[in-house]
Amino acid sequence: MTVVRENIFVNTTVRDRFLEGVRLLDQPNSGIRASDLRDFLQANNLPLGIRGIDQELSIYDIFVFWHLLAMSIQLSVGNAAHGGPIFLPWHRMYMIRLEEFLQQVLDEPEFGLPYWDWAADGHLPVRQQWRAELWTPDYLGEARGAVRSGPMGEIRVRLVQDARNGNLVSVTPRPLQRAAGLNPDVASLPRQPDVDAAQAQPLYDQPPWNRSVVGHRNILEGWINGPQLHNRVHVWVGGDMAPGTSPNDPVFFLNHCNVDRLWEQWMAHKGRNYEPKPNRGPSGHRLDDVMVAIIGQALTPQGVLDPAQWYAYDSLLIA
Ligand code: CU1
Ligand code: CU1
Repeated sequence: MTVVRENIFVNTTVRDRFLEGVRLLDQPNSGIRASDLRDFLQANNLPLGIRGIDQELSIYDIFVFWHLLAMSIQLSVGNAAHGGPIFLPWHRMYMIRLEEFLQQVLDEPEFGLPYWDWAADGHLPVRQQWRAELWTPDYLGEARGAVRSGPMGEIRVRLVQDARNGNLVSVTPRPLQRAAGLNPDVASLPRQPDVDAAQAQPLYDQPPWNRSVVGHRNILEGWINGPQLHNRVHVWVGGDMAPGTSPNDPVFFLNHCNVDRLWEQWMAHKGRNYEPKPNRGPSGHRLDDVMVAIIGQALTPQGVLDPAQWYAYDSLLIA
């Protein structure tokens, strides 16, 4: 079913349903335990370890696990979800699956993910950005420290990334943590001219397909003079938004929904073009390569290039 993805500030009903859906998916009743993830990783000889307490996890935790798993699979260029052309299609598939779970748990087939147009907050003075409306109890809760107010105050983090070796740690459930705007190198959110630079690119991507390329994907991912755009939002929020387990913070999905909207906006103007084509670029990034998936059918970039069968955005206008 085709749903509409809207700006979180435009539709408070969608906002409330998103927060409620995330809260429901975060209940530790998936029937999957941390020890099951360990067995899965070992049985499939995957390059990710997990230690810590054994506990039952939530569906939301499984999404966190999926993201770090894709990140841990190194390719000749980047990994299975970042640092190359696959970045935008992989996150598109990933969010389609979360949107489907939210529709189920809310019993609302017409639910579409909201997005956060962070460049709109980027024009605020730096001192006001972390005090903006998004960080109030009706939205995502505290921008700094432990998140204790509003629906997100009930979210519990169970899987974190070990900073020393990149592996997973199953921890005693704790509140979300943020450190918005506290990194002096990344004082401000991205601004509209940064977005415009990505949207003006004639090419999606090009050789050598990595973090040095000038093209739509790499500028939007944020590696040029980084962290910019997508990467900058992760670093600016900080706390649980910074490591490979960043989907722990639901703002991850608001950020990526906006990134996906900008990709869709770019394609609406420049054509639905993706590079590399089959047999031409690095394995794992090509148009017909099957992407890493543990929930739902594994799709190819070709399969997600036009999202019309799943969703559309409320607006693709370029200002
Ligand atoms: Cu990611
Ligand atoms: Cu991200």
